[in-house]
Formats: sequence, structure tokens, C-alpha cells
Amino acid sequence: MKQPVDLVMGLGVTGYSVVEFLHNKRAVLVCDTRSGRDSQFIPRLQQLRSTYPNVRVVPPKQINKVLSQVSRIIASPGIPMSHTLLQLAKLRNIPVLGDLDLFMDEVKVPVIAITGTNGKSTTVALLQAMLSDKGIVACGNIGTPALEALSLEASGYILELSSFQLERSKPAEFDAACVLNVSMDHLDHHRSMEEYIAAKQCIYKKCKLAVFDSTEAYTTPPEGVPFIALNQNHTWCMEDNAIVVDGQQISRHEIALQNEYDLKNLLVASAIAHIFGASMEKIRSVAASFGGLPHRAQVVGVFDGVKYVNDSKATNVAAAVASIRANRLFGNNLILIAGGTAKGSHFEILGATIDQYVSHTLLFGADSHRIAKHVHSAPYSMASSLAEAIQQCRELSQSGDTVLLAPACSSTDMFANFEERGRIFEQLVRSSAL
Ligand code: UMA
Repeated sequence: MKQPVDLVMGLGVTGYSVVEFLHNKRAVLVCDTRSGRDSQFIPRLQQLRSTYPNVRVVPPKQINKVLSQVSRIIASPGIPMSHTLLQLAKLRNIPVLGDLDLFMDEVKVPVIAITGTNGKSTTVALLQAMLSDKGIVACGNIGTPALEALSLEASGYILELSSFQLERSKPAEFDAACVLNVSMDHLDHHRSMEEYIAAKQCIYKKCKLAVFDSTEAYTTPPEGVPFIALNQNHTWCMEDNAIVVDGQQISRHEIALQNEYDLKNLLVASAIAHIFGASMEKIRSVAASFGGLPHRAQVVGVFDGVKYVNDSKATNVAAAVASIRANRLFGNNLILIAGGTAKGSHFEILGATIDQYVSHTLLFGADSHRIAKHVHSAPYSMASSLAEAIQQCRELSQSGDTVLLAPACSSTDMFANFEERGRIFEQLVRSSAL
């Protein structure tokens, strides 16, 4: 009998973790669309060749020749389901799955799943801190692929899931699931907003308990799913100067995170952590000490009296608008740096927010002109690079002002990812201050 053959599509961190997981169970082929002429850009190719010499890398042009042997395809999250190769597989009735399917078939301990347009990583990191003494590990979109985290043999997992991961996986029996919020994003990958919302909602289909914020659109689970709704009564809610966790107040001055949207993330994390056995004492201590993740509303420093804030993770309109509102100043100037790859987003709301709160905007990157079209009354200028934008900020700002990097776009036109953009911003700010 012929051995079943799995085709792993994409050789980023996910694809590599899938090969590691499967190589001693089934025959594995790998295909990355950057194979062939651009294969030097596949970071893990050399490592794959030396560690797993039996795993064959198939150039995309030859995929037709091998497809007849393939029994299933495990597609990395960044590969759109509309990709020609995946469509071809569909026509041939070859199942396409994601790493999440393999993980959920294997895992024997509780899994908490979190998705949402913004705040996923912060909520997951808060939850991990609140459940740290219970041996629960965070993985998924936050950075460590789920299959790699399996080897840690944790007593439970917190999975950060993107719409990309959810759309390609079958409904899973998560012990708890949450859609934090939904706003426009990734419309270069999903064909419509409806498709994006549907992908997010997949998280609830078979979950045992949904936890959601009843004030956030598109986060309500379908009928029949057991749920805890936050902000519906005084047991779990936000108040003007506190959050309420199981009827007990944690006042704002006891909480390190101060932005409105972070308080929402804290409420969700506290509710889920409480359900999974974290004590109120532990929740309070994490609330008091957790100051946020890198590149998310991070104050880089105050130079010549000007505060510089790195919010490189504000990669969509909703996140950038929230960031501008959180940093708006009364009496001093807020100077914004924005731009990058638009991902099919619309910028009307960003333009209106800039007009209302921003004194001057520096626009840079591939889709900067698309933002400029919607800025009507506030001044803006174009910069050819992040370095030039920062230089212009130094010339425009005076003591008491804030310079905010909140791009509203992804970074991939000029940087490897939002982390690199944030790191370079911080380096440039510090070096130009010398
Ligand atoms: N590739 C192809 N064909 C394509 C597109 C990509 O072959 O059409 C190949 C690339 O050449 C590359 C590989 O696929 O070699 C990359 O795969 P990938 O884009 O799926 O990325 P991974 O390195 O596997 O990382 C993924 C997530 N990336 C994306 O969803 C784009 C990481 O989220 C995640 O941390 C990691 O799996 C572990 O789970 C990053 C992200 O940007 C942080 N996520 C988006 C977001 O948060 O907005 C969704």
C-alpha cells in the first residue's frame, strides 16, 4: 500500500513546524511559492535541507506533477485560500487544512482560543501571566507555532488565532473562545468584510464556552453556544474608573495599562483567567504589573521635551484611530507618522480622526497617497522613508508635543514585519536625539 503524502505549503515558521511534526509519521513534500529563482529568500530552506534531507522541496512549477500523489495539503496561514494551487487542489478533492487542525487532533489538554482584529497578543499575554502558575502556554499567531508549542507538554494552551488560521481549519472544540473585536482589516487576503467576519466567527462553532464583549460588533457567538457576555451586567464590566471582575472592582489606579482598549483586553483576560482558576489576587497583581507588549503604544522616551510613542502594531485603521485618540493632546501638538501597505482598507475614518486631533501628519510608504486623499483640513507632508519622516518631526515639534508612529497599514512594503518597523523607529528616534 502506498504511504499517504502530505504537501506542506509555505516554509515560514508554520510550515517548518508542520514538517517537524509530520516527518516521522508520513511522507512530506514542501512547496513555497518563493522556490526556484527566489529560493534564497526562504529563510528556513537550508535548515530544512540539512535537518530533513528526506523531505523533498517541490518548485511550484512542478506541483502539477506531484499533486496526484498528495492526500492532503497543510497550507501556511499567509497563503490565501484563493491561491491557484489551493484552488487546483480543491478541484481535485484534495483536502486543504491548517496547522491548527493537526494541533487540535493531537492536544489532550484544555485550549483557550482568542481572535479579534486588535488586542489579540495583549490579551493572550495577559492571560498567560494570570495563568502562569498553572503551566499554561501561549502560542499561535503570537509567534510560536502551535505544533512547536506541543512539545512543551503544557497543562493547557492559549491559542492566538488569526482569521487566516481560522478560515482554513475545521471547527474545533475549544474549551473557551473569544472574538475580541472586529473592524476592517486584511481585505487584500479575504475577498470581503463578510468573509473576514465569517472567518473570525469560526472560532465559536464548536467551542464549549464563548466569552465576548457585548458592546463590540460581530463578536456575539451563534445561538446554542454557552456564553458569558461582558458589559451586560455588573458582574463583568467596565466602569468609568474601574473594571469589574466577578463582581469585584479593580480600580484604574491599580492598573498599569491605561488605554481604553487595553482595559477591555484586561477585562476579557481576567474573565477567562478567573474561569480557568486564577485567583483574584493573581489577576490584581498582573493588572498592576503588566505594562504592555513591545511596539504597542510604547513610549520610546522624551527627547528635547518631545514624547515619542511607538505603536507600530497599529497596522489597521481601527488600531491607529484608537491610538490617535489615546494620545491626543490639549494645548500641545500631536504629530503622526502613518503609511505602509493598505491591505485593501478604506481611510475615511482615519482621515476624519487626523483632521480632528492631529496637528501634522507625515505620510510614507506604498499607500501613503491613499491616506492623503482623506485628510482634508489638517496639514500633512510626504516622506520618502521612516528616517525622513522622523527628521521632519524633529523640525516640526516643540517641547510638550508628542510624535506618534501609528501607521494604520502593514509594514511589508519597506520592512520584514511590524516589529522591525518599530525597532527601526526606536533606533532612529534615539540616534537623531544625540
Ligand atoms: N508563502 C507562499 N505562498 C504565498 C504566501 C506565502 O509560499 O502565497 C510562503 C512564503 O514564501 C514564506 C511562508 O509562506 O516562506 C510564510 O508563511 P506565512 O506567511 O504563513 O508565515 P509564517 O512564517 O508561517 O507565520 C505565520 C503567521 N503569519 C501570517 O499569518 C502572515 C504569523 O503571524 C504567526 O506568528 C506564525 O504563523 C505562527 O503561528 C504574523 C502575522 O503577521 C505575526 N499575522 C497576521 C496578523 O497578526 O495580522 C495575520
